Amino acid sequence: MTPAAAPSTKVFAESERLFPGGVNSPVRAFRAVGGQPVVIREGRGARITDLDGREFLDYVTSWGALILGHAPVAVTRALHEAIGRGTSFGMPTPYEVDLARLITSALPSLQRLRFVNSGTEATMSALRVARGFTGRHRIVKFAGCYHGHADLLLAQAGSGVATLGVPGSAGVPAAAVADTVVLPYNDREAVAQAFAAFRDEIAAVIVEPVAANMGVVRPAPGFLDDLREVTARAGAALIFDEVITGFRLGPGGAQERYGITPDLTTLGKIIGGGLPVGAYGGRAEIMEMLAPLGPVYQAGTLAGNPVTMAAGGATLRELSEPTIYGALEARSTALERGVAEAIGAAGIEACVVREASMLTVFFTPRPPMNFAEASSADTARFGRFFQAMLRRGVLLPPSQFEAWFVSAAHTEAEIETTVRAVSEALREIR
Ligand code: KE4
Repeated sequence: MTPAAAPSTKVFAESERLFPGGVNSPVRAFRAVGGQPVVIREGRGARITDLDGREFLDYVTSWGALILGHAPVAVTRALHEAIGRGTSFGMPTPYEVDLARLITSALPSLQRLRFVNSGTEATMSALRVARGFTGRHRIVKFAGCYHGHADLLLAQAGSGVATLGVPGSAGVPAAAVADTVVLPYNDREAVAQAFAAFRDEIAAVIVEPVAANMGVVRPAPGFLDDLREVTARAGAALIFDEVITGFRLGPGGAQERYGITPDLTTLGKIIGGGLPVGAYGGRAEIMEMLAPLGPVYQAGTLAGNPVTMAAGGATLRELSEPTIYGALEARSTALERGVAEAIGAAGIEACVVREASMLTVFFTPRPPMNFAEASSADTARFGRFFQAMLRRGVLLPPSQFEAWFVSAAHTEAEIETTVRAVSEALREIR
């Protein structure tokens, strides 16, 4: 008699009959690391449990959204109260004002903002309003930076900095990315060349101020300052995509940490406390191009949804507790130090790159400075490392090109457990 399939296997088999690849977002399919994806029943604090009862220390944390960990009491309580009042009104409410106040007091560059339901909507809309404000059509992005799946952003670099983007996905027509210039991250010379070639045609530059979608890649000294100067001089909007870094690096995100005031900022993840959310905002004169004031159109049925606003508001209130970022820094430093020591002890070609409470273990000899260098990583070895960690009860993001996220719920003991697992896993795969 064949043993009954495990609950995770049974449910994932059904998922594969319902969703392409069995998932509602590709990275969850574990294609980069092999094996069957975990199917999660519940989460609490820093831990999640799958349908088979296996418990994992979680460093995905809903791709960085859950900086407080799973089911934090304050957020759960706020959600229960909000749902009792109704889930959506499609009209102005005080709940969106509450969250907007919390955001703008931490990020004063957002003189006006709009809530949407995903980071994709936020970046897509920010680029549209930048085009509307400048009357220009070209946009600049950086290889390895991910800003969601709007057509105009699914572009790969052309053959040279002055060449136009080519589609990075099937279904994206060449015309959709013909105005998208893709440059190497941290390459100030390439930025200068692009502005020399397209100066008064560039509507905006969008950048992850600290990249996290090629793994964590930090801005080279002066790179962001240079972007600020070049865009200001050319009359192009500088858009900081802080969907990940917003409220991750600190209350003021990357713009406070690096002392740069962008023209527009996009947000997501943390500001929704785990519910679907995005936001974009910045200079009033740009944002007031938006309908109903101006000619740039953008809309959304569930934008500013009161339940999401309640979860985001409770999250940001918890983050305003004065010791929380210090504790996050202490846990993250301990993790980085332990991982670095484990890499040294294992004598393996790898390195750890950390910015605040996000980090990546790269299987490269040194920290990558751009996507080409990150892409040289030994992804097969990462896959073996991922599985070795999973067997030891630690769930990492299932891709070399993602960030591990430490939450406020990760305890010192759980960080120590993680470091032990890293040490054993590295020895196992070397
Ligand atoms: P969403 O549309 O997925 O809410 O946000 C898009 C987005 C925009 N900008 C940045 C900097 C982002 O990191 C993202 C989305 N991040 C990925 C993980 N790196 C989401 C995970 C997934 O696609 O399943």
